[in-house]
Amino acid sequence: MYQLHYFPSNANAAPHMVLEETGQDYELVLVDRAKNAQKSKEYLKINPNGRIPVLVDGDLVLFESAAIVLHLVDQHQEAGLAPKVGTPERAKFYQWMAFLTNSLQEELMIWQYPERLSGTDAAATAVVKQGAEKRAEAYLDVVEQHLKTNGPLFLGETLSATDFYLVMLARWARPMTNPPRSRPNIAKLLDMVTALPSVRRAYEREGVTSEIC
Ligand SMILES: N[C@@H](CCC(=O)N[C@@H](CS)C(=O)NCC(=O)O)C(=O)O
Repeated sequence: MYQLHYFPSNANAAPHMVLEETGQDYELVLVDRAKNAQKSKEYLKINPNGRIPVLVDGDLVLFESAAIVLHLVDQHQEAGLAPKVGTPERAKFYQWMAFLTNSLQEELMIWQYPERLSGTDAAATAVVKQGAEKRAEAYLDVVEQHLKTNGPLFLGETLSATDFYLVMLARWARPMTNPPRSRPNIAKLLDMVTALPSVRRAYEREGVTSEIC
């Protein structure tokens, strides 16, 4: 049985939605951020970065949310959450996954935690935060443009793991000046995906009962 180490609404959310959508048996293990448990000696043995999440799959221990999502998608190909390997559609799927995790997610992390770059200087923190928000917004505009011509989902009519990944990031980005939902095609995708029982179950099991994003 899979084991997902999580904290509510953290980077575990996308893997969690994939576990639910593919109908897996899994155990949730709370990593209590309130107690800094992600930096405990025990946890650092499974993720030396001290970050959440981690997936344990038998002898395999995986960190990085996107890697976990891709592993689950490969393990459960029958669920069809990614196009066939070697096709142009699969290449586009990789493009959007990498874009979400490497570009949008990173700017959102800087926007949420600007002081990690700026240190304690308040003026520098404001500049870093503002810059990250601007770049995150530009990335969201790219997604919006893509969905406008190719939507309603990342891969057209076909649900894929990228859609779950966007839901996870959109939840984090809700306090932005122009949140993801202010873009009509992103809003449509978010409505479609958050209506799925798998997505509702994943967030409920993490203790999230309010609107997802
Ligand atoms: N790139 C990593 C980022 C993981 C990450 O930064 N997780 C956050 C929660 S969303 C975390 O563990 N923060 C606690 C900390 O930095 O101490 C991933 O996608 O798995």
